[in-house]
Amino acid sequence: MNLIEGNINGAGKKVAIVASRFNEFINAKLIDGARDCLVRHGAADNDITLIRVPGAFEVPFAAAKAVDAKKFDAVICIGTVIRGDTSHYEFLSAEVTKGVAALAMRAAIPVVYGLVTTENLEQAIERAGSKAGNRGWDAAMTALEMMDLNSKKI
Ligand code: INI
Repeated sequence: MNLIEGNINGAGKKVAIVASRFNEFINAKLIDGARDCLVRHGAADNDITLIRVPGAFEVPFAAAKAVDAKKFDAVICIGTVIRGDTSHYEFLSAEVTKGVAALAMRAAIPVVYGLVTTENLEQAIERAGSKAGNRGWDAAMTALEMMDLNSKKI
């Protein structure tokens, strides 16, 4: 069997993190997790660029700009959408997810989905560095593997 897979090595890699400010209490932890993961796996802190946007809805737009800049080896999308009393959550989380997915399909570099979409604040906290890990760290780990895979001929 011929196996092609990416290794986890961030040395020399340039990564854009696109992160929304809405629910910043959670997003700050996700950004920290992503940055920590990249640096612990060899990426230079100077090679990480943080792009901030107001809310999750704006993430796909800024992520597309980062892809089109052709300066990065991967783009990590971060944001937090928490269910409220109305249907707003469904519409927003679906559109953001579709936006990131559409970009991921057309981009020549990995675009990673690091958004947290939860029923309540407690679930978001659990995914931002407590009992369910840190989705920002997980997204960065995915970016590391996919950047290396992207450098290989398939
Ligand atoms: N943005 C979020 O990132 N998370 C949310 O939970 C949220 N809610 O619930 O409203 C949210 N709204 C703002 C939205 O992303 C846009 O910034 C706004 O609609 C302007 O386009």
